[in-house]
Amino acid sequence: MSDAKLFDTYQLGPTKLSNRAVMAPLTRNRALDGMVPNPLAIEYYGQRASAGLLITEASQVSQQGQGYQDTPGIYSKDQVTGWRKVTDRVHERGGKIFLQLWHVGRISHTDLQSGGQAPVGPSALQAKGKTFVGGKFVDVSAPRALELSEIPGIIDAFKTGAANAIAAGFDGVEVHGANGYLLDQFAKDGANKRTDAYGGSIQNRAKLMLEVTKAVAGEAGPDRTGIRLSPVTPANDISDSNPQPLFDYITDQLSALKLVYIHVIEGATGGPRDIAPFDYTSLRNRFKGAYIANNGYDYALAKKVIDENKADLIAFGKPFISNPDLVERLKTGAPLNEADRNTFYGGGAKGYTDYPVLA
Ligand code: 8OZ
Repeated sequence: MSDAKLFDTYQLGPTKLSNRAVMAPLTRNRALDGMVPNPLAIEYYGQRASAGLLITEASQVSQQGQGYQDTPGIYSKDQVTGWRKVTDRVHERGGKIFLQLWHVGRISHTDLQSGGQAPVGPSALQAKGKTFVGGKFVDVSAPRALELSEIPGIIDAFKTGAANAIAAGFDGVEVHGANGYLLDQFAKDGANKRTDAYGGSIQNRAKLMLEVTKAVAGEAGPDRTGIRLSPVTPANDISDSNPQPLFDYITDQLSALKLVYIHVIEGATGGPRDIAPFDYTSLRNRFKGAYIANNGYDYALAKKVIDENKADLIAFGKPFISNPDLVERLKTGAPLNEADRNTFYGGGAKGYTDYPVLA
């Protein structure tokens, strides 16, 4: 039985976590009816309530913000009602849960956009990448550049999403600022070629991410608002020519907003941690709130990083898919179930709510 600090409680703003293991946001594509969380999601998240904190799968703040089939939303009344059942179950079981607010930007397909319109991005530059629509992987569609006049509407959609999440009983929200989606597209110069107030300098490119986060924090409270960042990931064809000063600046600004955490994907999302040089300690030291570290952590690395005070919390992804009782398994050194990749995206209970707990 490990007595590692990983299993100690943690005070995340007003939210008391029973341990420092976080379930990372994980896209599962099972919201089959009106982008409302599948009833099985109640069981799925409830089974994992022993995590210190659950972060939901990315949930689009508008139809325009959807990029894959069957991902849940947080903009309709029925979606809020659906999510309320999830938060109630998690709270009944003593857990805490944040909802991740998402706009995919250019990583979408005309089939998912109202009236078959083009997806939107900072610039009319098509990503080299695939999305999952109509039961198959297809190239993402060519986007159009957002007009300056449309930016307030984007900020407003995130703000309403935050209000809806709080109304649905979430303990807080996480802004999805990572993995090559809209806010990351604006921030990074590989996708943002704008010449207006939202393009060019680091300050201009970071502007949308910071304005959205400020609006979200205004709704949920900064002590119930976190953000996910991925400074060097190549996910969804995203890149930046100089990520260190960009993310140093973003982190300073997020700290000034008094956000409760930054959740940092170190390296390539779901891939090598050392894909590109980057000083994560710089972000850890600049940010006054909690630092959640993510990407490829196992027990040994989590223990080391927490003991060395390089992170406050550790987010685990795939291990939480296949081990509802991951915290108990890490604590006792029990073996972990293997995750079945074939059931990650889409389907029903198989590979979702049927992973066994320890006897
Ligand atoms: C896997 C498949 C689809 C979306 C992310 C929301 O990478 C995602 C995602 C992951 O952040």
